[in-house]
Amino acid sequence: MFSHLPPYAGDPILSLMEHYQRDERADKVNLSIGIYADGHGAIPVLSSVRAADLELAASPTPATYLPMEGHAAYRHAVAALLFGADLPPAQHLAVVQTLGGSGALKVGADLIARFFPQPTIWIPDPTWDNHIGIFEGAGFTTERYPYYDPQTKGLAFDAMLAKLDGLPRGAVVLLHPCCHNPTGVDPLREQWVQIIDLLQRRGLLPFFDLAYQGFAEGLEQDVWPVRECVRRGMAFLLSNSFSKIFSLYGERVGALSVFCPQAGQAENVLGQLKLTVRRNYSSPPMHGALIVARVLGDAALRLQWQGELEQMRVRVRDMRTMLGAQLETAVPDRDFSFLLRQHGMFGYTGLSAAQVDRLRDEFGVYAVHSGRICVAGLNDNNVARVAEAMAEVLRG
Ligand code: KET
Repeated sequence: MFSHLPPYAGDPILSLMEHYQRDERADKVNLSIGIYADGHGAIPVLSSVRAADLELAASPTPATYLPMEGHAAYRHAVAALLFGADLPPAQHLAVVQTLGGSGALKVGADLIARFFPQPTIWIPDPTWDNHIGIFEGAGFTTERYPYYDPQTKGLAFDAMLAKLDGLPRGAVVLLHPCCHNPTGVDPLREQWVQIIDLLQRRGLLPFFDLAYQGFAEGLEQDVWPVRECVRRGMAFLLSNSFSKIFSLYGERVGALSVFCPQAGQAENVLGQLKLTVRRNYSSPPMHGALIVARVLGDAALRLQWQGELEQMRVRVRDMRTMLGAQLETAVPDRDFSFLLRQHGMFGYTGLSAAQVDRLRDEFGVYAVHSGRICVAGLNDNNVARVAEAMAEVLRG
């Protein structure tokens, strides 16, 4: 019955993780998947999360089904985090709880695919690999717009604008509001203004993917492009994830928000989102959403969490500085200042796939084939080894 099924070629990020787990070398270093590890190399349980979890355990909620759209207090807390205290009114905003950021992308993709025939999405070149999988899996054609310029190791801004300017009205454009994955290269504020001007003038539909709010400059600053679209009354979709910023990867906590400039549309949009959820997995899981709702809804816990997020952000930035400095000493004829200009968890090193293979095979250092390293996997104990290994493969 199943003999015609081909083998799975594997996932560029998750399969690497499996490979890493099987590696028996004691000094192996995992810089592949985007998971934040603390200064001791452990995935943290945030103290704000632990406190909320203990409170929940003290008065357990029956594990009934959540509504299709998710937990009400959670949805409200998420909207306030994303859009600020003076939220767009309910008739403009549809928010559903989803299974992480991936679930939000899938629910959004399914919604568009159902109501916009022959959907195409323009994604940055490069982007998170699974954008292609999720959107093509939902029936989209994926096209690319220029984003990263390997020459300058920065944004290919003019080429990006030129490409977007030629897209048909209503075209869906995927954008990372901050901490672009995999490059860490984000537009400057004045570049965002020009990008948003263009999206508005050309009538394009932004689909923002926000997996790292707070990891670039801060919770408020990182979401600026999204709020600017609200201010201008532009329609958009926004997926967000609590995997990284709450260190709740396995709980699968995220949301999809759809902003509807015309009052009243959000009700139908929310209804169709509920139907999408019902057809896929019926309703979302409860525990992670209760934790996030409790932390965001309690002034003291929220402050505690913001402090912990800030600590993560600063530690990753310090690791960038340290890695950059060590690489500059080890390979003095090269410039590594680009590492410091990048935002978020990732460093886009410019290493080739062959160099990444050497890093793994000879030194037990795991990076993604694109040359992306997870800087959040570095710490005082492994950074020198990683810099030395990178220097060795760069010397050839
Ligand atoms: N969007 C982006 C941009 C992203 O980097 C990730 C995860 C997600 C969505 C998915 O979020 P989640 O809440 O886990 O469904 N990225 C890391 C993990 C992965 O590949 O799944 C990564 O790039 O390593």
